[in-house]
Amino acid sequence: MSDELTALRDELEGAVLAAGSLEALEDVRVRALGRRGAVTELMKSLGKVAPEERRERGQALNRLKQAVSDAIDARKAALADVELERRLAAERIDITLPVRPAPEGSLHPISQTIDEITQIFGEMGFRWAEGPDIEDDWYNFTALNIPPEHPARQEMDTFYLAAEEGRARPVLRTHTSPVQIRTMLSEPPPLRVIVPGRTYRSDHDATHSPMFHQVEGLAIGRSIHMGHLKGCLIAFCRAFFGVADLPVRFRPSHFPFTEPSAEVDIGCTREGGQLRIGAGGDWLEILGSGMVHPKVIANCGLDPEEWQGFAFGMGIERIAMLKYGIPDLRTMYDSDLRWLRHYGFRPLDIPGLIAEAAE
Ligand code: 2NL
Repeated sequence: MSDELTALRDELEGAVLAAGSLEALEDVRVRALGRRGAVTELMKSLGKVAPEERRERGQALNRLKQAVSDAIDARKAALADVELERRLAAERIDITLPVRPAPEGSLHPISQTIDEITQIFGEMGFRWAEGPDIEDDWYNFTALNIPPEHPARQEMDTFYLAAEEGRARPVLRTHTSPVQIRTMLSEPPPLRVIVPGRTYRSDHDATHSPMFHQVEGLAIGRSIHMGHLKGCLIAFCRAFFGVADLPVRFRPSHFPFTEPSAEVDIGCTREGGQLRIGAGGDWLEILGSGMVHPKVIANCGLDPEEWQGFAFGMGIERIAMLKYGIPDLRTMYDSDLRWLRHYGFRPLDIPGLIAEAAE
């Protein structure tokens, strides 16, 4: 190749390498290989070259054209790589970032405790049931074998509402039992329900609130006996408090709606004024229970010779305070966000039977 063509090739290859973008590279291509490009013009002037030099000159020009064309292709590929790298860097997504900010809200210990209790009984086949806060006297008292002269019926304890013309005087339910009465009346046995809800009693001091929460449970079948009651409640206590060998004691008691009746205590120690749940010399009452009274079964239209079962009830505030070390009942209803941040729970953080028993 002549010095002139070598110089042109070096110049064009230099321009190709210097092109910083696809547009700049296209300019170089047009300048070299376009219709009026430097290499094209030299090709066109081949006819003016002396015949004996024409063949060699033609081959040299072809090599020049090929060299420039190859350099352009190589540069194009390099620029495409750079462009891809730039886009990948610019459009990078950090998949380790949280999808959405952590929620600021938290669950009230009463809601959390209800979730835990219903989860544990849910795993034992109990279904969630609810009913009205404003009840008729019959569902709240009469059906439960609570006689008219019973102290629980007195104005002192119960919130009565104004009666409507010709209708029974409504009450704010004093326990969640009327929901179980409604369940027995509306669906055929066998059945198992767990009933959390608000309850009301005319009582207000350091350890009583006029509105409080209960969870009651009811299991009705043809051959349910006291052994089932004991097995279920022992499993519940151990799962709820997360102590696999928690001592549980059944102590004879009395309720109008169960016979026999038993209060349920769990083992604890009270050394140095500090309450600890688990094996120890002391006992702590946490539940009331019993076999459903035959009169209650009959009041719900079932034959007590055929159907029997057990029932139990507990106060949520009390067992939430015990489990979570909340010292003062009244703070539960203050709606103080600082208190809730301290005692509140993350949603869906609910231990069940299996998780707790493994501890
Ligand atoms: C307690 C004791 C209890 C029940 C509630 C019940 C419900 C029906 C029939 C029979 Cl429909 N019994 N409920 C039974 C025994 C005890 O609660 O200390 N509650 C805070």
